[in-house]
Amino acid sequence: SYRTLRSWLEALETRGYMKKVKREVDPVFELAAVAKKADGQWAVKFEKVRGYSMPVVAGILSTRQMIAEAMGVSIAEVVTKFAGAQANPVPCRLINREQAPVKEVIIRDHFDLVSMLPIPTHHEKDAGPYITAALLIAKDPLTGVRNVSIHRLQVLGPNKLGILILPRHLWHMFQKAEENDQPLEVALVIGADPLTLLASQAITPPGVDELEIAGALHGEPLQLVKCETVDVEVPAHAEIVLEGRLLPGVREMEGPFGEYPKYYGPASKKPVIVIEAVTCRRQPIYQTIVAATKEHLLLGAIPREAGLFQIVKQAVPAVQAVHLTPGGTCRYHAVIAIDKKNEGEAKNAMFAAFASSAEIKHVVVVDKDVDIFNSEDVEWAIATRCQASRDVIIISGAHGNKLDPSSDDGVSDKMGIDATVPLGAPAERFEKIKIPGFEKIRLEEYLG
Ligand code: FMN
Repeated sequence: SYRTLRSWLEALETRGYMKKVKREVDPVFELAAVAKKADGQWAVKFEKVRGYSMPVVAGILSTRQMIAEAMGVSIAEVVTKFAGAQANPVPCRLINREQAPVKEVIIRDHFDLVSMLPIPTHHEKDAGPYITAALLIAKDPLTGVRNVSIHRLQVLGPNKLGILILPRHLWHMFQKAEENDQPLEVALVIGADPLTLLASQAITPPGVDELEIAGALHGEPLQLVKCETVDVEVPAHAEIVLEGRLLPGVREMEGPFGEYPKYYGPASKKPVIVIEAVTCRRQPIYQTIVAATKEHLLLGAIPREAGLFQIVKQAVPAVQAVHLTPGGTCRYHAVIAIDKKNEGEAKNAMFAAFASSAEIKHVVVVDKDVDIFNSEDVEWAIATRCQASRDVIIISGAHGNKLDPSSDDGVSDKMGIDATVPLGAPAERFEKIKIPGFEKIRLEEYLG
């Protein structure tokens, strides 16, 4: 498996999934614009960013195909492989500083994040440059268990970052530290291997170390090394690590920032991290994730689909596959394929999906002959297998997602669409037309 970002970048290049930009780009908007144009097709390596010598990569996991290849499975197996890794974590292995590439350079004083790192500004109304692809690693102050998550980080000063922490695991850990007026020690890891990046997005109960899920995805323990100034361990093969502290009782203005639902998250007072040391490889590579790109959405989608699949399977064993669609920001719209055995199962699948996550807002259930990764096919099923008065359910006033601007501060309606064929219907009425041999035709053999 690809144990480093570098080996993954080489693989992307070999497979034709990587474009190199030699021309100088402006870190303000231009870099993000180019990365977004390539999004969903290619990763991009920017070799010359104005004002910096450090290269920048974006889009390193921006298609399902890339994610499948990083995991060493087919696209159809991605979700079950992730679910399996989450269920069978592999403990990490600590290695010595001398063996850890991320310790090749250690900088403790007089650093300025802005001049050191080519941190881009992505969207028009973003408050400034943001670090968007750092894995924040911290330990629970009570249990000592590690947690990994990605957060938008606004550069507020030479060694100061503002952070958005939604009320999940890191937030609870920070609250515990703050109650005792203690800082929370953190490490920000930029340029981890692709599977560790993906594992960081696992939706787990508290007390699960996402780095152990990364180990399970790799099929071997992830190698970690101790930080210099904080009691946190980080992936030893990463490109760059920023060590610092989340300060108790301190809030400063952060935002606005263009977010995954393609709207701006507003400015407000947020917690602050002070960076005390930087360690990195020689000639490190900086990584950025442009918000709302396929890469951003897919990183969240795969672990969510893994959880969704398992919960729906408990309710409806006939479930075949689930998809959180990009048009639904990979969060709000679920399409579920079932091999219906009992009338009404489509509705049970909807209930399970709604119960699995507050984010899921609209669910479409289709039969197994529909390609749930093809939005045209899904729409065809809705168009030809659904009658609204019978097949649509609406639930008002449930808990949803605050970043959905149509919600009432997170209070949201839910809708389920049953686009499956009734079990008793005559088979020929709903038989998809088919030309024998169509799949095997290679058009280039026929066209002149
Ligand atoms: N979660 C946040 O709370 N704040 C953020 O600013 C944030 N930005 C993200 C940016 C990217 C590119 C990605 C992929 C995810 C982001 N997330 C953010 C989501 C969390 O990283 C993710 O939900 C994680 O699983 C939370 O981990 P936890 O449950 O262990 O706290």
